Amino acid sequence: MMNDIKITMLGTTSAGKTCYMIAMYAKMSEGVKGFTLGTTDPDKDIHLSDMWEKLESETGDSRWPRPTGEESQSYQFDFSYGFKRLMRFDWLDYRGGALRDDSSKKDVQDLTEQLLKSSCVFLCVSGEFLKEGANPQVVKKARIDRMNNPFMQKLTDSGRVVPVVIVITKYDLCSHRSKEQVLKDIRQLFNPLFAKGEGWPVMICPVTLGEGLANDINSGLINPHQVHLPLIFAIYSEYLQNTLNKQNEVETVYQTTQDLEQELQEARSRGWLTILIDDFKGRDPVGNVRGKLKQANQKLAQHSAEFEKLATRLHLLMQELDTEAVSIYLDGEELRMEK
Ligand SMILES: Nc1nc2c(ncn2[C@@H]2O[C@H](COP(=O)(O)OP(=O)(O)OP(=O)(O)O)[C@@H](O)[C@H]2O)c(=O)[nH]1
Ligand SMILES: [Mg+2]
Repeated sequence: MMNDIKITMLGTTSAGKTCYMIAMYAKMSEGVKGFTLGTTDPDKDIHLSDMWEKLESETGDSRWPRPTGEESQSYQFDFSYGFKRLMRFDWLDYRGGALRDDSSKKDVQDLTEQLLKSSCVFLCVSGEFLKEGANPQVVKKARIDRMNNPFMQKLTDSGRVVPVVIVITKYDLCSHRSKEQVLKDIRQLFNPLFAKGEGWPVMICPVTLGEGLANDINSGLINPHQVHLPLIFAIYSEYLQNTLNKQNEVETVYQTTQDLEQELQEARSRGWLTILIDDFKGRDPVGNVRGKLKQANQKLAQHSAEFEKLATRLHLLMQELDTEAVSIYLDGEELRMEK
């Protein structure tokens, strides 16, 4: 079973973090193409489902969750395919104000701690700041300056490069612009993540709770789009790492079996005098090596089967990401997923 991971979404006050989490959960607990999400704590499931029901059935201010307070909420989710658990991950829902508070506040400390242990970071920018072109006010208002420094800087100082998803929340508010223009703005706003040779894997993913919300926030239809894709990318990245590690293990064990085959050959072709001495001393080099080879072959079969399983799931996740809806970059170069 793969290790649990942490995912941190950075975003300022009212960026749409809590709504994104509620929608992501609602959409994925129904299932998206076989992928599902569940909370490990049934009370949290009820809490999230209640908030989703409000969003769908109420109108006006009361449909929206209240701004998150200083008491951050932590959630643990199971991400599954065909009801088989692929990965468990921790999520922290905190108030966006924590991005600009000093580190004496408990929630700022919790957020920093969670971020430094995260396997994937979601940077959240609301579409309301992308209605027109990118400019220095956007950087301030969306707190992109704070996301970059101190938060991303701290992560980098700890010596890590992690996959990043730039989630454009409330995309309905900027969908009148061409996608290319919005992507260009994002690349400019977060330019350090697109720096050549720095190795950042970055996905840009627009999401919305409903296209009709742009014109009618009070009663526009709730119909979330693409809310599962950032998660798929986070889990894909973790699977990729695990699959590569497993491939290395398979290669190492394979090399051991080759070495042992060689040793067996040598043991079998001992001269008659050596055989006599070995027999006399009760030594059995052939049996010995054969035993080791058997064990190594069993290990190879086990690792190979694990590798196959990882590779199959990796492929499945990769196929999900092969969509026009998202753009994936490495070192600032756009990647196209291979099927
Ligand atoms: N147009 C539009 N508005 C949205 C969407 N999602 C959220 N909103 C609006 O954005 C407001 C803030 O969303 P929240 O999810 O509470 O924001 P937050 O990032 O959790 O804010 P804090 O808890 O204060 O950090 C909501 O009350 C909605 O009015 C969306 O997809 N489209
Ligand atoms: Mg919130």
